[in-house]
Amino acid sequence: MSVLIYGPPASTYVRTVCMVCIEKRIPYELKDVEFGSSNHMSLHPFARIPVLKHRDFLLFESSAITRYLDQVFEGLQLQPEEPRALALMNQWVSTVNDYYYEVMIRDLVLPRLGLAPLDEKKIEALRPRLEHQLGVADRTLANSTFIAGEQLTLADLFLAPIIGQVMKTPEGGRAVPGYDSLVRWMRDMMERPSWQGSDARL
Ligand SMILES: N[C@@H](CCC(=O)N[C@@H](CS)C(=O)NCC(=O)O)C(=O)O
Repeated sequence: MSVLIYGPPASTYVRTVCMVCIEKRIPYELKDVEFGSSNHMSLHPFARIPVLKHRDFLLFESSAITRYLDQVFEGLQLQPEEPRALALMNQWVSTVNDYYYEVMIRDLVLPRLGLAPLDEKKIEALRPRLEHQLGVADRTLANSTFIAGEQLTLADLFLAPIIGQVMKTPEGGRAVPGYDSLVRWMRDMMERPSWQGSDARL
């Protein structure tokens, strides 16, 4: 029984959900939606993506979707059981969604890809925050194999699509190679079938 994921594969959140499915060997289908259409609003009352459909169950918010998939389907467990390990994973999922997405995707990648208005001054002003965020991830990854410890977790699957998009921008292309541990982790992530099988080639 496959699940249905609504949204374009170029979205980092959609890619995260696809990566979870691939890691757990859950068959999935991707279906795009017309943004803001009545069909979209019936799936997601705030007109965002992704949305998951599993049998008769509809769910939005990628954090809820990925946790649900991990709980309901067998296979690789992407949420640690040990409370502190789980707390670190949750810390990083929130950090990526609340801080990294804003700086790296909303304010850098979308304008650079022509999907939001481009203001070079704003992009230049973003650099200290971008470097700070890359530095925090790098220092964390200097002490552990994955972002929240020694186990691949949902946090890695939220972070990797964002770093992958940042690396395609001139700013990210210049900055990321200076962070050795982040580069090592990203290289490992990019070798995983879940990365290769979810590549939207934007
Ligand atoms: N908190 C939401 C965020 C979803 C989100 O913002 N998705 C973006 C695409 S990556 C979107 O729908 N953007 C359209 C918009 O902001 O109108 C989640 O985790 O699912």
